Amino acid sequence: MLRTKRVHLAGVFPALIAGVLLCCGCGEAPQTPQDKGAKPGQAGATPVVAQPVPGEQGKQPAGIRIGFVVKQPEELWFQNEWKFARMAAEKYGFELLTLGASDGERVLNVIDTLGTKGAQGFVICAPETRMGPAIMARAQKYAMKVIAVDDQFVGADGKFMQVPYMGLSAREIGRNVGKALWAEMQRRQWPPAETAACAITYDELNTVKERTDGAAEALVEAGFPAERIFRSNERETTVPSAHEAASIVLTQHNDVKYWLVFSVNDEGVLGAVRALGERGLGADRTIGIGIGAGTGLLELKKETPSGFFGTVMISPYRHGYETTEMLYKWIKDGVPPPLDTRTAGVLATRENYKQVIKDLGLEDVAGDK
Ligand code: FCA
Repeated sequence: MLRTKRVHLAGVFPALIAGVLLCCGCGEAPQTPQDKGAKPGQAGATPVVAQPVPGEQGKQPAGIRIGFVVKQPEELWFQNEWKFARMAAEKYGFELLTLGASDGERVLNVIDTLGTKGAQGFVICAPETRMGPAIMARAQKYAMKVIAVDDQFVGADGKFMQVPYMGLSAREIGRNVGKALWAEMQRRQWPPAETAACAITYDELNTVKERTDGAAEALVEAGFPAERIFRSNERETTVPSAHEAASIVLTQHNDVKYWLVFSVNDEGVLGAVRALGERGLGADRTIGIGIGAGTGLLELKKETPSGFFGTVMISPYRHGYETTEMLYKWIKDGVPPPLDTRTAGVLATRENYKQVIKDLGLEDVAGDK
């Protein structure tokens, strides 16, 4: 059990949306729709309304103020992190400022904003991990404490920085994807000679490279031919970029009968599954398994199955609530957080996703009731 407290999603997405737009005037509106036709509350929905939410009422409190900065505010994962961070803000009574920053310049601007607003610290998933030293220097200017989430800071020497970090057990999660793909392929009795794997990668970022490397490693260990894993690096970790990357592979290998799909996140798999679907390769010819906590679940809940077979569910509760809670205690009581915390994932498919969501205490992340 990852948490005990549960809050229903109704009314939460407007709050998330407000978080994107409020941002003390410094946040960045979403720019990239992730999936055509997305509705509010779904992946890729475009925030439209700004409403005050608890902990973000615009007052200048004497108490604790904490920022939560994310690289892709349009991605459901980050919206869910904010949602759980707000739960921590409500519980402990600190002020939370949610900010989007998709490039280096914006990151430094939002740190300035947080500093001038008197925030004592922030949690951040930076758009560029090599900005670690610049981020720490700017935070230092305002004596702000920093916790990195999801993407770990890399120093000038190319090594991970000694900054408190919460991220995924990325390799293991990737391996779980690979094992589950293999198991399902065996169950369907697809001959390896007629099957290939489409891997949508993003090797620039370690935590996501580890995931796709882990999936490929587990597949090959299980007996999948390494030469039938076709990798394509996406430009961004989004549905449209994955669609583009997958199209290249599918055009080059249009003789393949059955496809396995894996990627860095749900969005990556969904983009490839869409590209396969457009070529008439649907649920009976594709097994796609993502990594996430929202976008993939929305797909699993659709009445008609697609090639998106499942997702290894990760916990935005831990990454959102626990990081801000740790930061709050660090600021308030001087308790430093652990330097490195890794979280796990659990496979969810159409068969079991309701139970997995329940077991993880994540009923609300994708609007499930
Ligand atoms: C990275 C990815 C996100 C999400 C997160 C946990 O930041 O870009 O999609 O998977 O790790």
